Amino acid sequence: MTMKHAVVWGVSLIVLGACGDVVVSAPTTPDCQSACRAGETCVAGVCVEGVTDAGVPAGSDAGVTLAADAGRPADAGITIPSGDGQSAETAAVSCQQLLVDYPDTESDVFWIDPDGAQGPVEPMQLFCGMEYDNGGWTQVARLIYGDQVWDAWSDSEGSPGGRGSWGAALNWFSDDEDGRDLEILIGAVGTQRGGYYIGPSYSDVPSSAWQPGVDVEEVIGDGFDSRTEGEEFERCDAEIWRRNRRWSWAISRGEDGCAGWAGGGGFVIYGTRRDPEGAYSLWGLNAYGAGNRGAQFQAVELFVRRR
Ligand SMILES: [Ca+2]
Repeated sequence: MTMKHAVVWGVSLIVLGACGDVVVSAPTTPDCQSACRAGETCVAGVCVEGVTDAGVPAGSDAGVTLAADAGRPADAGITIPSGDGQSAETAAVSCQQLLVDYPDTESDVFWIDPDGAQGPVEPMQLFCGMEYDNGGWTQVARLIYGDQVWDAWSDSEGSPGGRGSWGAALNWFSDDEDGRDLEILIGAVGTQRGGYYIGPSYSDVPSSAWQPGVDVEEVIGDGFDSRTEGEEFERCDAEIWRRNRRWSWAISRGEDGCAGWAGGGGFVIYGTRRDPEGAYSLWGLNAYGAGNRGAQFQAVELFVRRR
């Protein structure tokens, strides 16, 4: 984490309050699986509903409360977290889930396993932004100036969380087949003015917005939502177009309106004539590169959480 990065994410905003849940560790013993009913898993000698191996809730948004008939008081409120992110073995499924289970978590790098212990994706160390806009932001990509843009929705790239350009596929963090349930935040490191520029957050963004090298003038959606920190989402109903093949990651249409690139609500990563899928400028983000000219950057960082 760079100092610039630390300054941005260190801004002290409201962090979710502690909910008072009693937290227990992921189970290691004993085994009661043979005695459990369908849909239950043996956890620490108790049959628990909807829990997969290692106590990771199967695709749930919150911890799983032990059932009353498991021999515990109904009002005990005992919750099994998805993992504390401190090791590969105790990886959280996302920074958002980590903050739900551990509300006092501060911004840092944590072990994240987006598909849980049972899924094929290996745990990785990713930065979690826990203060900005109520936190829970998982950094899913870093694109270095001049590098080739990839399909950020479908593909992982490089070494997630490491140096250089890298990406953890956005679809790993979405429950929607087209990714429209994600809230996406874009930050730019090393701008011409210095410092860290962070844009509005976006939602209802089609997965095709993350495909480089699409055909000229292809319509890739009929709008999106965006909002600035602390505000409600606003709808941009404009059709989303690619102006030409040099637009890579993009939800923007033209110069005017809410989706315009020159200070408008959308965003565009732009290549050059000789290198159309290279990342050479950034437009949009509510005024980044304003004046109908894209601005350079050292790196673009993507963060997501579920809306
Ligand atoms: Ca996994």
